[in-house]
Amino acid sequence: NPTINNRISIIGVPLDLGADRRGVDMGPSAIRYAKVGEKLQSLGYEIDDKGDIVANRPDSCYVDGTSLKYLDEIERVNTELCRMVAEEMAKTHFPLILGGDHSIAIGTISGVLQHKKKLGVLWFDAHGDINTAVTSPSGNIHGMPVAVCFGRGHERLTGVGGRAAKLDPGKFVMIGIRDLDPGEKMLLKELGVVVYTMHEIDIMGMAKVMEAAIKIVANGTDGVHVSFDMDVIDPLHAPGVGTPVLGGLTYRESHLAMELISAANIVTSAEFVEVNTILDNRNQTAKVAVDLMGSLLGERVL
Ligand code: Z70
Ligand code: MN
Ligand code: MN
Ligand code: MN
Repeated sequence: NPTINNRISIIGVPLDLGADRRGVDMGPSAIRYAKVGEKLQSLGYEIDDKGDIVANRPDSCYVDGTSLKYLDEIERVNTELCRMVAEEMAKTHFPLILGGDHSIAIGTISGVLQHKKKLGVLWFDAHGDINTAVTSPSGNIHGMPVAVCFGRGHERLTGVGGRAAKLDPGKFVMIGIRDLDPGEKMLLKELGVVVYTMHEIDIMGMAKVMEAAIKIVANGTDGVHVSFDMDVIDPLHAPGVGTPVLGGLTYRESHLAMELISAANIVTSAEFVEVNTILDNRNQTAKVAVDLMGSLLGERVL
């Protein structure tokens, strides 16, 4: 895979403060327990496991009069994640981030942007994660990272990694979406983000959707980040997520997507988030995540 040299740096982010339900803080442990290191080594990679970033549990949820929950600690963890991702990329290692709730995309993407100024993003999710403090129904920051990466939202979040480097909405594609808040629909339309909802996947098929999505994020960019929220998969196959939404991707659809990205040789960083071990069934969702990482990074049946 020519866009990846053979070294992968794994960074665990045991943060669950961005979500309402506790439990995704154990995601990195569950994914390691499902043998992520062994899987990637079997594919020929050298693994540099950086361990987990420390995430604290503050007494108070709200700070300086905002409606955002746990802003202080989420800003601090994402600032550290941004620094670590940039440091690993400076060594030409491929950053593979294990969540944690999806608010960690703020740190991952701002770190990647230090090296890839024209980054394309493939965002797999049941949700849009493009709320701001104004539109959010919950105040949960895991519903906001996409807005933040476009420079919209609380300045302490958009400031992570510096104000200069932000994503181009024209090089950002969402896949598998089936649950959007009213304010999210408005902002997606305003910014012109291409969204392949489950409806388009049903009509076009995953192969055609990925062909179109890859074209958008690969042309005129200097790298592609894959942000994978496990709740994009149907709860039948991935029950261990905080916010299960019916009507998601099948096991094979999710794999086909990863295989086609791998075949296109475009991916330069990835994160897998929202594995909730408390709600999981014998670590099934963590295992599915590791299977998907394998497919994304070159595993083939034959
Ligand atoms: C809702 C919000 C969300 C994940 C739920 C939900 C967002 N749009 N994201 N679960 N992974 O609160 O902003
Ligand atoms: Mn090295
Ligand atoms: Mn998400
Ligand atoms: Mn989600």
